[in-house]
Amino acid sequence: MKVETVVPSGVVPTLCRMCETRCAINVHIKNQVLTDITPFEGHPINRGKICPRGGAALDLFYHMDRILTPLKRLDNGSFKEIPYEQALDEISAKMTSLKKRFGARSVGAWKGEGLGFHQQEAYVRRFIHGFGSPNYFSNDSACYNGRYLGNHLVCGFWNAFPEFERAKLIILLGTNPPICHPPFMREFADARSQGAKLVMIDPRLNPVACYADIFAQPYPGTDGALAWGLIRYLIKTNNYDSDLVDRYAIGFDKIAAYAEKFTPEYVQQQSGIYGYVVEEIAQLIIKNRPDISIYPGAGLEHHENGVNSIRALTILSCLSGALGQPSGMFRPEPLGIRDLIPFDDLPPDDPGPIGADKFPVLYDIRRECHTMTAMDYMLGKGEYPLKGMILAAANPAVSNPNTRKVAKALASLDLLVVNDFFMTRTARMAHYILPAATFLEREELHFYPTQQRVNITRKVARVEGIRNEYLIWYDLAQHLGFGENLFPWKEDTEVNRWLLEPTGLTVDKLRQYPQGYVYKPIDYQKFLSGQLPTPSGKLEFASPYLQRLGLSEVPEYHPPAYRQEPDANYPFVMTTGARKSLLYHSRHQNIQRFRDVHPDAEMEINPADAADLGIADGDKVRVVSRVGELVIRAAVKHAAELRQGVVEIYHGWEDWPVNVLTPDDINDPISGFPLLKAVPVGIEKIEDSVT
Ligand SMILES: Nc1nc2c(c(=O)[nH]1)N[C@H]1C(S)=C(S)[C@@H](COP(=O)(O)OP(=O)(O)OC[C@H]3O[C@@H](n4cnc5c(=O)[nH]c(N)nc54)[C@H](O)[C@@H]3O)O[C@H]1N2
Ligand SMILES: Nc1nc2c(c(=O)[nH]1)N[C@H]1C(S)=C(S)[C@@H](COP(=O)(O)OP(=O)(O)OC[C@H]3O[C@@H](n4cnc5c(=O)[nH]c(N)nc54)[C@H](O)[C@@H]3O)O[C@H]1N2
Ligand code: SF4
Ligand SMILES: [Mo]
Repeated sequence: MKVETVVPSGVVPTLCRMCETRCAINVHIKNQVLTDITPFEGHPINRGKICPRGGAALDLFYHMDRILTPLKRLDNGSFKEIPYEQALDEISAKMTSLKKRFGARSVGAWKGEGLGFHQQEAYVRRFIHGFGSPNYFSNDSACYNGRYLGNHLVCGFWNAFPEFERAKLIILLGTNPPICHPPFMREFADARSQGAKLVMIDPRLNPVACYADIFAQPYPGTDGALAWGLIRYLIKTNNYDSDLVDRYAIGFDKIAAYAEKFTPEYVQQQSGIYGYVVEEIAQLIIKNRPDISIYPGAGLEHHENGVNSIRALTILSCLSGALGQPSGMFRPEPLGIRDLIPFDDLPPDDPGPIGADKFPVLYDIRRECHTMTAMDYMLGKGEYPLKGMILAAANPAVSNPNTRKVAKALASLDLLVVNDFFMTRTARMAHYILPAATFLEREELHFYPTQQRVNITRKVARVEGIRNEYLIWYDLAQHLGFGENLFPWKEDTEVNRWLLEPTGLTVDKLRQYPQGYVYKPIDYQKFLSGQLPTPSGKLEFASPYLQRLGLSEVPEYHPPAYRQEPDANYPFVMTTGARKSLLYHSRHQNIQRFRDVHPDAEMEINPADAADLGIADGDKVRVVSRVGELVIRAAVKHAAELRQGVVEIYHGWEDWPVNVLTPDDINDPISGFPLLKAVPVGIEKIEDSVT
């Protein structure tokens, strides 16, 4: 591997992109070798700290299994190294041929969590729309959009990262911050040191729950009932922000009427959270409002009715007066860079974005096609054929639900191109693999919207023979004939110059601000002086937009199917994907020192359930759902660690993909999200522990 570094020796500040938190780091270089990653002091996002995964960027960069040359799959299933130019020629010829035969929409592009959001997402959209297809897909068919939509439908925006440190009460639901967003912990600690209270709602114990004032374990998928119980309590006791409601909200009467039935007793019956605990949480809200942060995590969105739970929580925030508060919901102002995404230039003659008919809100608001529906189109069950897919930084053969179907669908494609570092489950099915660049090999703009802060990352190194994502889209676009028009910039720095042009900021200037550049001080209430960015210009407690689409006008609570119609064959409910500290979805299993910590997959189970099934810690069990089965080791937890009746399995294992068990056809009607966290399963012991 031949590496050229940006300076022969020295320290280059940039951002860690091993996760979306984007901590500031220093990359150390000695004689053209990347030797270390340490925290950059002075960036408010991580305040001089990084997590172990940050340092592992170098394990990936120099990994012995890293793919360094384009690969082509032969008929016998093996891969052959081919020159990059040949790969581009063949891929673009196949795309052109598919376009001629089936239309541009027969080819899609898909960005995965490996690329995150922001600029890399925009390149993928620009590329596939430039080709003429509306079919842009991403991991956001199962991530983030549920929360985005839940907030957006009420307020017209989502402030994902409130200033927790300024809250007097923090309510966390379905999230595990020390594992998933380590810097949040400092903010919680700051808030706590000033007397803030903390409530954690999760069927599974996590490190934050251990020191929360209230920790309640609901049945999975029932947070909506809790949210409504709290709404009812605030309204009934007349302890809500009535000025705010009068000035900004529509639909208050409707939610007040709907909330009636959510008495503490009813909430207890639905969610398993004791009625008196519901009242205690309501009292905390009343005492501490409006300085309240209510934060739902991924644990709330992977459900049949997840968006409505999140909508109800957003309404609860509004009622508590958190709108326009630093610790609550405020609407940051953008810097005003140029837009890379040519939505308006979508070719009108190539309609039918996949999934837009089934999940119109997802497409309308997020312009996302739906990955689960894409599998049906690949298998010939759609309105038109989907024959080609370019996947960048995604591993859907592990991470999408119903992986047996995913494998069948991907195998049926005429063209599958995968851009990745490693031979993943998905990459093994590709016709072509293009070697991927790490984040250390690209320059991109990053926004921390709620701080109104912008950073630029540095291209710390180049690896011979590897083009970064931007350059791959650039190269393919040139081969396909729309490069001159849509990808005129020869490299990422040129793109960044173009993006920044209207702002008066420059790439050179931003490079001088590794701590990020605050482009405007925050005015937390400014957005409240005008119309809110919803269709009515008001807070939509009841949504006429959703009603017109035949969806629930108020965010109704529906008990999850496993509770409404229990099936004796599947008496347990499985949640999946509670994150592991050193693993990142399907990533990092090939970093040995991480693997030593997380050697294999396990099914967490409550000791009473384990005893009923005759299962001891370490025994092998078979887990069965409507769509598949998985053999896995049982880990019997302490009674407090997991609600009885619930089992949990991590989702990223290449060798034990729990998504063989998750259905792809049970979806939230608003976001289209799959049911990943309340899957009915049956469990049987098959073998004693070998130790
Ligand atoms: N180390 C590490 N960090 C990560 C990731 C990773 O893979 N590894 N992934 C990143 C990504 S892409 C994402 S989206 C975020 C997700 O990060 P978070 O939003 O923090 O979500 P999770 O860690 O998935 O936590 C889900 C929690 O929800 C709980 N849960 C499940 N069902 C329910 C329910 O019905 N109600 C309630 N109240 N709780 C429920 C689970 O027990 C679990 O503790 O993490 C990011 N950070
Ligand atoms: N059952 C269950 N399934 C889930 C979830 C769950 O909780 N439960 N969570 C869902 C969520 S929230 C998410 S976000 C998805 C994530 O699902 P995916 O989008 O499939 O993400 P990863 O598994 O992280 O796969 C990312 C791939 O990108 C590669 N990669 C990493 N960095 C780069 C890069 O810079 N460039 C390129 N080209 N490649 C790179 C990695 O090697 C890896 O193979 O999974 C979802 N699936
Ligand atoms: S939390 Fe860890 S992996 Fe994520 S950006 Fe920060 S250092 Fe990197
Ligand atoms: Mo995610």
